[in-house]
Amino acid sequence: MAFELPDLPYAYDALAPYMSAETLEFHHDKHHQAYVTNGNKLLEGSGHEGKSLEEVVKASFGTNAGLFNNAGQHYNHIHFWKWMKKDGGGAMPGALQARVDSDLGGTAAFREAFIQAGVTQFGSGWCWLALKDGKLEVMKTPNGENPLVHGATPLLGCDVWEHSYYIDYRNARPKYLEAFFDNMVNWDYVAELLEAA
Ligand code: MN3
Repeated sequence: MAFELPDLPYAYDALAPYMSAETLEFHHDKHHQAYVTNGNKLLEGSGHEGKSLEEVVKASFGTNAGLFNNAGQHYNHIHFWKWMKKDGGGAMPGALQARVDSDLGGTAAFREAFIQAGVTQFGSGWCWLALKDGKLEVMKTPNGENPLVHGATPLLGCDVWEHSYYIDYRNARPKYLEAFFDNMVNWDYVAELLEAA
């Protein structure tokens, strides 16, 4: 099915001062829109037209780079908008917290590993909390890749392409990752995805 740009689930200025309206306008209206527009062009005639977005992402990985890059980024951004909220960060729902404690050694260790994954992703990409083989895991991927193509379920992802932070943080990627984790993450949505996984 054709890709469609979803509306942001909040106002452009909802995440300020941690992520500005200017960043969200460019990131959502220009960057995400471009993945949708280009993805739809590449989907046509690819043989994947009838598939769900998740299926297109998995099927095009390693076989159709152009389609994969755009479909992967479309998938990643649909969730990225929902992984953030106004007044985010803070306490996690109990069931998620319990898994973070048992699988990742607690919130502080998880926070450090997640930020470190984002800082050390060389060039464009994403850092993740994913569920793999029944266990929470912190991962990083280049460009438009995500845990789906590595046998895992994405539960939380942070976009570390420069377009996601350069207006607000310039080159200070670690500061952006700290603000994402501490002030923007929608833990309820992460818990919802864990529950469904
Ligand atoms: Mn992006």
